[in-house]
Amino acid sequence: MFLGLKPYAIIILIVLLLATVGAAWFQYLVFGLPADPSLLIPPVTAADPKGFPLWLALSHWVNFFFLILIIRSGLSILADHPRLYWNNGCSPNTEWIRFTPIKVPDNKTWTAKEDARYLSPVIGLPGYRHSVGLARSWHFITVPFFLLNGMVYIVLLFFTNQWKRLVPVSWKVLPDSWKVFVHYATFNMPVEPNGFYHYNALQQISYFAVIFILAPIAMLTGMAMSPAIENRFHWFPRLFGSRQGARSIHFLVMLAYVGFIIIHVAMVAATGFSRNLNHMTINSDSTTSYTGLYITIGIILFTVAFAFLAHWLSWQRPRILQHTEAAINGQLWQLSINKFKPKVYYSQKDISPYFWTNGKTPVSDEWKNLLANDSKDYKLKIDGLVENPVELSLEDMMKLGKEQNITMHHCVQGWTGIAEWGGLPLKTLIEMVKPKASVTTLVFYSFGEGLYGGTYYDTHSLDNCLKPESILAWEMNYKPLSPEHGAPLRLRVENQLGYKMVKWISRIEFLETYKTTGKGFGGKNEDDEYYDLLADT
Ligand SMILES: Nc1nc2c(c(=O)[nH]1)N[C@H]1C(S)=C(S)[C@@H](COP(=O)(O)O)O[C@H]1N2
Ligand SMILES: [Mo]
Repeated sequence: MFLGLKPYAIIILIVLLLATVGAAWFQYLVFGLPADPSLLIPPVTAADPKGFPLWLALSHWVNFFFLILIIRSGLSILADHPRLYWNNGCSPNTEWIRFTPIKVPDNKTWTAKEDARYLSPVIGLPGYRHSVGLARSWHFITVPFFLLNGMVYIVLLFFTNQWKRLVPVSWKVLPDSWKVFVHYATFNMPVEPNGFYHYNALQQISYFAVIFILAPIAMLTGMAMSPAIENRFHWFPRLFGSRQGARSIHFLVMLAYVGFIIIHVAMVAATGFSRNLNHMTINSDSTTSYTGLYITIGIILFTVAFAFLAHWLSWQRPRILQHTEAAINGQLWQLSINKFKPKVYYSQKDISPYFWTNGKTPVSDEWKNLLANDSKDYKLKIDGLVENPVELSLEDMMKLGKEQNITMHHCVQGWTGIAEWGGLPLKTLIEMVKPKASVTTLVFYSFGEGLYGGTYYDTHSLDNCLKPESILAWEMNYKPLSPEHGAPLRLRVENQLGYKMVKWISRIEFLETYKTTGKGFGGKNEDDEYYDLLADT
């Protein structure tokens, strides 16, 4: 795998290493080892937790199980747009890290789908290339269980005295942690307190940070990537610099988790492996029993076996995953985030200098001839369950009205871009054609094809089409729409991800349900690439 890091990121890494390991060695060599802080830990009292009750051991291992799934599916999502940025426009060459050797060519269109990378299915779930749809299913099926487990854990932590071993109650923990760190970093193992009752200072703040800092940041940065949150609570992604900042930090949190897991397992092994595992499985401080070790091996084997099952499900039963994800999150999404109406926040100065393109440009003569004649012969067909089916030229639509919005586009693959879009509010059109009472869904058909052939289309609920900023755009950044961005007409529905915004629209159909069109999953990507089922009826 290729890894490209901006020089400043390498410098930050070196500074971080010098400031920690380097400083520890300096202190050790110049001043000698600090006093062993573990010896200063007060003796165990009756108020201190003793051992690890079953609920705690269970939540520890459940957490492990889901964390592995979340990390693996997250890596698969990342591979679909293998670049991380701090700027919302995702301009080529501004990524601080990339996991692809490819520089975005500037002499031809280079779509985001072409840019997706292969990832070994041993590492990613489901791995391979451009499997973002299934990877998102895994990510979003597991996240609710991970959160639920975490919440139960935290509640029980504070309902019992177990919080005492985790939550520092004195600032002394900081200098003490440093002292422990100097010991570890210079390979002078300090005296270890018995983890059955106490942790050392560094152990305590590490665990505390993973639970009370990393997990919440992972959750918040995850939420900050949702289009419907970003376009309604604009300040929220800005807590992390930008929407792409949130994505970058989400990745860094994952790295911190992986780093933690590696060091944690190494320390558990180095400080009395089977005894420590007895603590975290059978609530025993036995130094001779191997039961904890056997149970742990069993849990790891189960996790590996599940990885095989997950692989099989991904390739043999993808629809189960797609439907499970929708059943768990789809409803919730409709009742919560999707209720927010998008707001216009951006102004001209925010417009991205670059805007990625995606999808296959149409190849049909019909479309080419239209563009050759400046789209003068273009007629948008609007039919289906409407009282007043019409065919409209661009000129007709321009007379009906125009709305201009500057918004952020969120591609499911991970990139974003801010652009101005000008066109006819769908609301005006809907009022004009008068949908029958049974209509729930609008289908937008394209002149172009999907990745695996066949007409590209997507569906939207009538409700979402009536939202502010839902428009049929013929203008991008104050210029007529370019061929690669969707000329003559494309869709903008701002609460949605990019793949729902059909380009090169040929026809709009009003339907009772999305289930009767295409393969019945609500869109070309939903049909063929197992993207999230968002279609609502
Ligand atoms: N007809 C058609 N429309 C499409 C696509 C496509 O492949 N075909 N790709 C979608 C995806 S995944 C995205 S992110 C946006 C990209 O729009 P842009 O190329 O203008 O950036 O278009 C959407 N509309
Ligand atoms: Mo996309």
